[in-house]
Amino acid sequence: MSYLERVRTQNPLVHNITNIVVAPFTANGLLALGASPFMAYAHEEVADVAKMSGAVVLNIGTLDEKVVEAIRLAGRSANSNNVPVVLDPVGAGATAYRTEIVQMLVRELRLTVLRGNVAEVANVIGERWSIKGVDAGQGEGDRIGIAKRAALKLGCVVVITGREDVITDGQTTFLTSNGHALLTQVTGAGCLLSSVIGAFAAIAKPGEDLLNSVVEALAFYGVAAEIAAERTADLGPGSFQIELLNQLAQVTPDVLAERAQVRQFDGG
Ligand code: ATP
Ligand code: TZP
Ligand code: MG
Ligand code: MG
Repeated sequence: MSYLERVRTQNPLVHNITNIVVAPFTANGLLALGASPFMAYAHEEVADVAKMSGAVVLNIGTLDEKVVEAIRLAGRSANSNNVPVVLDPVGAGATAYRTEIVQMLVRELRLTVLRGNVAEVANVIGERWSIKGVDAGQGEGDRIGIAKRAALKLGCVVVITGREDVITDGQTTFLTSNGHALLTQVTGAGCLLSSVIGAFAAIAKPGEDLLNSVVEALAFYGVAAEIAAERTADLGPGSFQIELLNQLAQVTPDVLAERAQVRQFDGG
């Protein structure tokens, strides 16, 4: 059974502490995929919600003091209960506050997956890379090297997205090239992807399974975007956004296997 089928069969509960821009889109995307979203922020309940979930997705997009504390409480509970934790370090490097907070979080919490654009991931591990707000700055640089250094430093799977996605545990590296440029015109396309990765992490068995499951999540999301772009050609980002939700529900394991563009990077 593919990881996609496992997500749809097991319908994992995914706890999201995310930003105010993307919460409904993220919840709808998870539902379309076949997962069960739960947005919960109250300090009084986040530890309980994290404990009962299949994965916890932490996103600093519109952080403030209360959100940061909710993230810490949920993250600690997930760690104590062996629940996978995905961190989306939205805008890391854009301000000193964001960078400090995200670096504190990776010191305190054990991550399962870190997913961001190249600038965000570089800034999480203290490597400078210019960023304009929440969007990666120009330049490709050594994206594979940054991803591998981050994975080894944090002891987790690292995903750097862009036109081509890098997925690595520091030893084994995969590149996926599905996707569509329209994803850059929909706010929250990256945030929703981080939550989709959460759903795929929730159904992975410990060990080797995780990296393969995350690779499939990336290919799946990219294929859904490609088909959504084909179906909404000549319309625009609004129609594409809705069709992306449709395709998260409709892409089958067979279509995924046919269209997935995944290759292992020879350098490890
Ligand atoms: P940014 O703020 O830099 O856009 P993000 O958090 O929105 O970052 P992205 O890097 O845009 O995240 O990744 C979200 C999805 O969009 C991924 O599936 C990625 O593969 C895809 N993607 C991003 N840019 C392109 C592109 N130019 N062509 C095809 N797919 C892309
Ligand atoms: N501002 C703060 S969070 C956010 C914006 C626009 C959403 C970013 O979402 P994504 O997925 O990184 O494009
Ligand atoms: Mg984007
Ligand atoms: Mg983002």
